[in-house]
Amino acid sequence: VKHPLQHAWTLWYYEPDRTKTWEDNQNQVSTFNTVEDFWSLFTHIRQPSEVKIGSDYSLFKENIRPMWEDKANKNGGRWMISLNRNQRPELDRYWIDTVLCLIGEAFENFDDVCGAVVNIRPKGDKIAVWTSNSNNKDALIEIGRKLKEGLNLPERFKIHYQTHNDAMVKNSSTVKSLYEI
Ligand code: M7G
Repeated sequence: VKHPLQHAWTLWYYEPDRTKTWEDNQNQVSTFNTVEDFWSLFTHIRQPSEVKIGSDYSLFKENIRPMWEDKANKNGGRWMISLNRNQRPELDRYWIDTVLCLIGEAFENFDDVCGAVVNIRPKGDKIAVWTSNSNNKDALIEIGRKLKEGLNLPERFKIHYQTHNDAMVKNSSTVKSLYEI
């Protein structure tokens, strides 16, 4: 018997291709809802550090697309973990720990959680957890704290919450942050 997860999750892979739109570069890889199917998928695919620079992985609840436009995301935002170039060796561990927080439902305010994204970028990789409502301060602070704990980030390592509305209009390096913890 397989061990069911509380939720079904879909893994997406974004591959940069200038001839296509951003949305068309998002590919659904697979959907799973058991521990066993999760492990067989994640042991099978390349780790973030092994994929082409410019790619993303996204893991979202089934039926939520990994984009601002989805109704579950449009009023939301994300906790952003910005890594510097020297932290690439830690990237795969941070990503798997983020994924385990999600599928293991580490958060009390799990209903607010939409998914997580890892961006593999030359200027510094990023991991984000997306939540559905940027006005739910208590919920998102709890989610941010648990995320920081789950990843074993030291207190001095700050993570930032930004709304998708702000991210949409500005260059990602200058997006204002609503909260920092
Ligand atoms: P990014 O890949 O999130 O970060 O955004 P990066 O700047 O480190 O590469 C890069 C660009 O991808 C954005 O400026 C948008 O043009 C596009 N993009 C990113 N996201 C998350 C979305 C989205 O949710 N919807 C749409 N339509 N475009 C997006």
